[in-house]
Amino acid sequence: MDTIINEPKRVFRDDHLGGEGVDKSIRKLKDLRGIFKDERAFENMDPETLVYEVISYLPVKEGTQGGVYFGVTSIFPGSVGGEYFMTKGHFHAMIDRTEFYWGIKGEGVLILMDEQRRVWAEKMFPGSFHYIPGRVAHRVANTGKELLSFAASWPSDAGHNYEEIARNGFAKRLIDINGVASLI
Ligand code: PAN
Ligand code: ZN
Repeated sequence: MDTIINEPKRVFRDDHLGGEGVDKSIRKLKDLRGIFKDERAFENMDPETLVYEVISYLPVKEGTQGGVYFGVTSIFPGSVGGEYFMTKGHFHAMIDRTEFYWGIKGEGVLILMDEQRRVWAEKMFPGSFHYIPGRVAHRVANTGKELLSFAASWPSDAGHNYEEIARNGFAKRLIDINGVASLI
């Protein structure tokens, strides 16, 4: 007898993952207080402005060893006092856990920082592929005029340590200087 071939429970198309058990979370400007340098510019913007959203599929409980997660982050174009809209950024709570990122749509920069606060960066564009080693904090900025979408996959026991970045930030910022993205 033939075995039935089932329809998939989730479908990933373009920059959208839909289906069972897929969650969406959003980050507005008001959720990102303190991450941009220009506080005055920040206060003059609408706190309800949508900065990014993450669609994720977390098939096992957070902290499970041996599982893997998948997410698609979409960052809207924009800036706060010349500093591009960006993700909060984090080290993993289990600091040695690694991650893949890959560009789907738009243009951006992946900003990386090790525990010695050395910063480097990689361009993101459709098809760009990034291996983020353990012990490296990661943040993405949208440097383009369109939506930037990228996919990510990380271990289910990685966790997120946002506190370190909330307290000390990254050692460099990505600023638009006369239309050029500059890491300063
Ligand atoms: C990503 C990020 C996502 C949003 O899935 O969580 O891009 O960025 P923040 O978490 O810094 O707000 C990832 O790196 N997971 O580990
Ligand atoms: Zn991560």
